[in-house]
Amino acid sequence: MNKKFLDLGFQPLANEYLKVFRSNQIKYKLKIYFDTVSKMVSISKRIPSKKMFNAKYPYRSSISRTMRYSFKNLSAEIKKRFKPKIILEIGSNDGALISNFDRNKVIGVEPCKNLASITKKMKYTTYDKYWNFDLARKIKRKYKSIDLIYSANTLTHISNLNDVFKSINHLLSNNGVLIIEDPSLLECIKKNSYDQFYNEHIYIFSAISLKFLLKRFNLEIFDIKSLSTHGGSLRYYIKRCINRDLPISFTVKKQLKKEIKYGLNNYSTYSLFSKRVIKSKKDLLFILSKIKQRKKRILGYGATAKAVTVLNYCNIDKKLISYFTDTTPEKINNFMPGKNIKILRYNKDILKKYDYAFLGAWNFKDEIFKKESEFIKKGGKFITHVPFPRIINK
Ligand code: DWN
Repeated sequence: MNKKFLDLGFQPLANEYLKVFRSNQIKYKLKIYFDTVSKMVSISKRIPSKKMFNAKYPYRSSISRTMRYSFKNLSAEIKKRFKPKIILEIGSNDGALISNFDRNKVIGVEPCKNLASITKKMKYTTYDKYWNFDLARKIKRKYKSIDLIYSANTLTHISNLNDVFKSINHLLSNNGVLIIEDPSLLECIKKNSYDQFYNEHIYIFSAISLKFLLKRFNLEIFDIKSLSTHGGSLRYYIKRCINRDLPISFTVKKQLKKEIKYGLNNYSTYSLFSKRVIKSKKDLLFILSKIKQRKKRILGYGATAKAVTVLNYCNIDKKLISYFTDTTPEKINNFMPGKNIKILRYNKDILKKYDYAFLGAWNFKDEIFKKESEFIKKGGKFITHVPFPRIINK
């Protein structure tokens, strides 16, 4: 049974940055549910993929050093540990991962044509299509089977998980490995990062819910790694149940135990989380308005999809945060979805005019603090809402 635990109000598409602010930008109700049987956490309103992931999609994986580094490390691990002949990435974005492999060894799948064109230009085989059974069949006709399939921050964005895993099953070789990585539900709940919920994130996986789902496809998790990326992610290593060559690591049991101990399989955990989210909104608004009363200036740092959830849920507009700044060319000079806050091009002096910076990209705090050490040295402060709203300078 699906039980609602959180209502984040009306939210625009998280990556629909507008050139001209419109107060009537379309918004959708964002409610979050827990399935008491499968233990899956998901949002209720499903927006058609074409509306969200199209030729205007602005998010680029390569833009942050942290992500480039993470993908580089992973590709070295894949080569050494699994020695695959051919790799397929579902959601190859701008090539942050595939660019670490030889061109004849890797295939990208990326439905956002603006991003697919980047890897095509780099001469990487890229299917600019949505991941589905038709595409899996097409790829199978050409490549027979794939021995390593990888997908980061993509499968949770696809509504029909049955089709997702049926298609993977069709293509994965018998002793093949599927690696997926996504924000960890445990970290999200522990850190009160309700901003991981937006229309693109249809599901937030836990090891518990993923295990339940994979069983239907005769797949199982054989290893799990905790990552610091995206506020705390899990990398799941998956194989066919019939494949006995890959032993099941203790990390799987350990993660499942941790999640059960925290209560991820109980509705009550989510209703407590929901109460903390309501308090987080109140406390963040209190901090921002106190700063504004003192006539200080606040800049939003990192025009993330997550920040869109925060702004729209807490009803924060340019009276509280004057501008945002971001390094992504596609976001610059646009407005934060749903709010009249303009995004300025990042430059190294931008923070000089501000007293405080709200960490929209709190998941890159270390990278940002290193970059902005001058601002901090001169008394500048950051505001974050994770794990609870507060002002920080270290
Ligand atoms: O799953 C998703 C994740 C992986 O990426 C998507 N559905 C959408 C997107 O979510 P996000 O926008 O919350 O992701 P990030 O990676 O937290 O976005 C970081 C943003 O901050 C980018 O727009 C780049 C910007 N940034 C910046 O301006 N200066 C980042 C850093 C580190 C910086 O120094």
